[in-house]
Amino acid sequence: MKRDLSDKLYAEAQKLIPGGVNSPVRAFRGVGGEPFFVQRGRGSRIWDVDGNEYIDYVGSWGPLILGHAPAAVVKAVSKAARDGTSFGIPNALEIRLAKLVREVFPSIQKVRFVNSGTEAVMSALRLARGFTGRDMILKFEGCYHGHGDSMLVKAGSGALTLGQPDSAGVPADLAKLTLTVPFNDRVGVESMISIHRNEIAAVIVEPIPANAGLYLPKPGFLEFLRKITAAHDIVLIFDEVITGFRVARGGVQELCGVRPDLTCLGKIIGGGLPVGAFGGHAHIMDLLAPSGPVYQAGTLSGNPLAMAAGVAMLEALFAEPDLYKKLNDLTAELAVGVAAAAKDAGVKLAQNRIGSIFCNFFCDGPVTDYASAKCSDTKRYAAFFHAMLERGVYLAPSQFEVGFVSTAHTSADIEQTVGAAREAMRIA
Ligand code: KE4
Repeated sequence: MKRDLSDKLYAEAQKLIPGGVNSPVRAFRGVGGEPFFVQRGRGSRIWDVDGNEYIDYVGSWGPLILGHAPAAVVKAVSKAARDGTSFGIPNALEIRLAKLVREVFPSIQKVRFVNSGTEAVMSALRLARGFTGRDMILKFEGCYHGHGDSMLVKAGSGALTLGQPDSAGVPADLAKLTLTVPFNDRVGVESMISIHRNEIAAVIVEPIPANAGLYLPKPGFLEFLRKITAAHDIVLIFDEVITGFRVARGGVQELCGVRPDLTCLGKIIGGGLPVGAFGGHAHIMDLLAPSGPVYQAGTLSGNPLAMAAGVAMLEALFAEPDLYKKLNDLTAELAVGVAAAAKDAGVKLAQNRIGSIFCNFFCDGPVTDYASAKCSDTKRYAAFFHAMLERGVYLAPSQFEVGFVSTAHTSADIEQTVGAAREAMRIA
């Protein structure tokens, strides 16, 4: 595969930007080799600077549920840009996006927009601490909630890929305020809450973890978290940065009916532009400045271009009644094809899937938590990744990330992908 220009750009980037990237997981450290540089995207496809074309199953790590450059989003952003790119003054699009969020998240009475998922989580944690007057946070091993200091404890995503689930630079005195238990571990949660009675401000969870690969809550686990946190006046935070508008319009809470106290959103909500959000009951949210004593702010929060992109994205998702069924069916087609390819090649593969999110673990499985995810053969994953890349299919450059199908993917894309997988499985 031709990659002269990518190689040249990467060499230059490494002189100017740490690791040559602005987010670690892009550096291909989880799969070896060097990243390509992207030129453009359209629908389900991207092209790199050397002209190589790929079917894209990363979708910018989740935001692009409509594929690349969806016409409605491009039109909305272009129109907004002509009126000015930023004001730091309230604009009507913020109200429109807030209404669209509230329409599908009944647990959200009020919402605050920020610029990333990390900022949404960071702010939600501060709000929970301000609301309860408590300091400790309980999270689950392998879950990733952005790179805020308190969350870089047994974290997933890039931290796990790079083998740094506990980042350097986080003060020990702060890290000890973050408690961790295995996901799906009810006894672990019960004992943590009983040991730290009245000290825990919040339990934060990816209701469907998608940052150590993908695995699912055991039946009743989310309901259990809702019950035990309510019983101990602990704020329950669902981090739906990935799952919000992805697994259903109203995220996991629409599927399971559990209503958290606070929800963090990101990715899809910005239509590919930098937007995060956190929201919940008004009696908690109104503690935020300027209404209350919990400070939170942002120069570009509610930026009109980002709001315009988010509004266009969500309106498109709301417009098509069977959009999620189509997405789910296409993803199932892909999973069945890849599973058959693995079976025929005698490769052990554990597949997890929810809606249009999928993950293929190179192990026997089942994968139900961080520990079982880590049993995957990351070397085989890496070999599979590169074999697929050479065949024009771009998967997540880490076993501990997930893949996404968009409404722009077609059955022909799936057929091409499965054909590539048949060959790649023999190499992996
Ligand atoms: P950002 O700050 O990256 O916008 O969002 C942080 C975040 C919060 N919560 C969840 C559940 C998330 O998955 C993320 C970010 N996801 C990773 C990919 N799994 C971002 C990719 C990257 O770090 O480059």
